[in-house]
Amino acid sequence: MRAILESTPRRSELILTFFATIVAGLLVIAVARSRAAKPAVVIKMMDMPASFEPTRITIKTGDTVEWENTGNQLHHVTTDPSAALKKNDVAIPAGAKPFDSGFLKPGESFSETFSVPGVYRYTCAVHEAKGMNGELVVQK
Ligand SMILES: [Cu+2]
Repeated sequence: MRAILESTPRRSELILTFFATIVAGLLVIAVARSRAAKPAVVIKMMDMPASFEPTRITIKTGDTVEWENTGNQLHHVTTDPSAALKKNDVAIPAGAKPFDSGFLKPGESFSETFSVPGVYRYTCAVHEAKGMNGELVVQK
């Protein structure tokens, strides 16, 4: 009986320490995620004229870019040659993976993190014929 009474506070301390460690760990993960999710650049997708703003940007390896549809029409961002009318409107460096947002409704956005340096050219399949193209340079 005495042994149980003495051990009880120690056990609750252990449980408290255990949960405090978990809470601290979750906080670290939450902070790391919010930092990783913050884009280096936000590119607006506009209707009139159909365009990416800014059209050309330079970022560093590891940066995240967010494309945001600020217009009232569907927009799209892709480096997929099969989605482009002109082959030269899309390009990715050797070793990089192509990306494609799918059609973005007004207010929607798409993010991509760049780990391979080089020149990326992308287009909006909806407005490629109107010249809605963009270029992204990823520096080492
Ligand atoms: Cu568009």
